[in-house]
Amino acid sequence: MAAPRVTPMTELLPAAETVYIGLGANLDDPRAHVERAAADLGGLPASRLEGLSWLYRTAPVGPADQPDYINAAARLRTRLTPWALLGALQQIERRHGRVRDGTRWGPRTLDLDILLFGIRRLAQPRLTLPHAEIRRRAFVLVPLADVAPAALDIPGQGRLDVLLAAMPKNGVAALAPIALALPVGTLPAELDASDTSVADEPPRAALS
Ligand code: A4P
Ligand code: MG
Repeated sequence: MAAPRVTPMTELLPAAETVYIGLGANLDDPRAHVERAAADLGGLPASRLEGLSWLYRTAPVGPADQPDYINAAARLRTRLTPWALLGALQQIERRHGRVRDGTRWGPRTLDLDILLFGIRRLAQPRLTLPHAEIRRRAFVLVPLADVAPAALDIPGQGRLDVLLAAMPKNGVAALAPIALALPVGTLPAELDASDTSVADEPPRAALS
């Protein structure tokens, strides 16, 4: 008798890709939420967390009657598909008590955005890649520059160093590094078409 076919629970990409994730929180001990979420990213399946930015305290963009945010960024190698990664990030948000009440840009215990997924471009309401707002947000660009090469091309938006140089950085203050030994997590190594072109950059000096 033929062996039963095993259906993998999650379809994997044929080779790992580099992904950048934005982390943000401004409710209920936001620094702790962001630090724990960074550790959670290290536990994602078929993924390896390779880079973490500093933590930044940032003034809210959007409704002003909400607390300051803590923001950070992470660099991940993953074989999860963009959709599987989005689902996994939303699961982490829910575990952190994230409630979506429909308020755009309202306060939250944890927000995890996929900033870039390799060089993919996608324009769907459920998933837009790269994230549509990167070039307009210092609270994204500053942490991203800690974990990405300066010449990173953000498809459709421009080069990271050029966008960063043109961006006013008032309202974004470096707070502290995230204490987590990297890398964490495992990639199915034999299938990881490793890209060694992304080097860790030293964290940026404190901004005011
Ligand atoms: N979605 C589409 N593309 C993506 C993507 N690349 N990554 C969809 C993640 N999700 C993506 O998101 C709404 C929907 O976007 C999701 O259902 C998902 O399928 P959400 O997290 O439920 O709602 P949101 O976060 O309030 O909306 P939005 O427009 O994503 O807001 P942002 O851009 O996340 O901004 N100020 C400071 N200083 N720091 C912050 O972190 N964050 C926000 C929220 C506002 N002001 C802030 C900060
Ligand atoms: Mg979001």
